[in-house]
Amino acid sequence: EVDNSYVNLVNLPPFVPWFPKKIRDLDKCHHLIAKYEPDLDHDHPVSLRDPLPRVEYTVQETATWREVYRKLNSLYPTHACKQYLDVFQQLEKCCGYQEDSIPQLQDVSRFLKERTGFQLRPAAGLLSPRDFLASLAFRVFQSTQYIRHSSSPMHSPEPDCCHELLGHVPMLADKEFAQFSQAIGLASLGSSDVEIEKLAALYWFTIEFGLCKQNGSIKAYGAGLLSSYGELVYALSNTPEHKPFDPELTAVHPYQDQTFQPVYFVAENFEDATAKLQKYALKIKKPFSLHYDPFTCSIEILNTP
Ligand code: HBI
Ligand code: FE
Repeated sequence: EVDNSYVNLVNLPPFVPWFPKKIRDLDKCHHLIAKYEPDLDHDHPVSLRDPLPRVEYTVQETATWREVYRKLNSLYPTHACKQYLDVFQQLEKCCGYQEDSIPQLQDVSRFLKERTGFQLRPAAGLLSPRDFLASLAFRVFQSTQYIRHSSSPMHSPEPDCCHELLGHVPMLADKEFAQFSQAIGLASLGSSDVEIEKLAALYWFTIEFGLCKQNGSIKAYGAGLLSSYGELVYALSNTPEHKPFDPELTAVHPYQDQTFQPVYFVAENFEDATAKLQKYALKIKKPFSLHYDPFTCSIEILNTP
């Protein structure tokens, strides 16, 4: 008897994981990683089409925000990149950024939409890397709205609105950074689990913990740094290693979320980082190529057999 059970495998079309093709499809991209809160309600996910609710924060929550805001604000002039500082001023002027109240995601989302087309949608917690990255392809940033526990104002194991508002939002209002973010998102669509893992590492070392060169010195642009006093000081000190951003190496560099990073990657600037990332993305094997149509906010699939 001849075993030919393998024969069909040879001619199988390449498997492509499902991915959103239009912005409405992001309603299906809400899978949470139940790492810290296993009791989160999975039966009633927030719809991405829901308007961002306005939240009344408690006095204690506002006190936590005040402490975080004050402390970080004292570091930004020396540690944050100039894009961040420019936008931060605008956020203070027209978006309610101040220490005495937590800005509303609805107002912030409108601000971003006018600057780079990015919009915020409510997320119930830490999302799967695949779902989170897919939304970036459509210039949608899935944002948490709750605030960290007041017992540890300077640290949160999960993203919270201090991290989103002080870390991510200012950078998402920068045109070149927005393009870089969308490029990671587009690269993730239809990619294999192995490739998603590498893109998650790239996301980690850039959007979360990235440094960049500026007028002969090094500044922070990563949201994980800009929302953490301790790590922001440490990242720009002489202790950790600084390596040039190179997608091929950065994508396979190990990382962990339990302590400060031993290594940070330094971008020349966002245009250069985007060009390098797009070159990297072209090498990800897919049986088609993708094009984002900004008029319809949807993905066009090209060269399908
Ligand atoms: N989910 N809500 C949320 N916020 C993030 O910043 C986030 C996420 N899921 C995964 C993720 N970030 C990254 O660590 C990468 O895995 C993409
Ligand atoms: Fe983040």
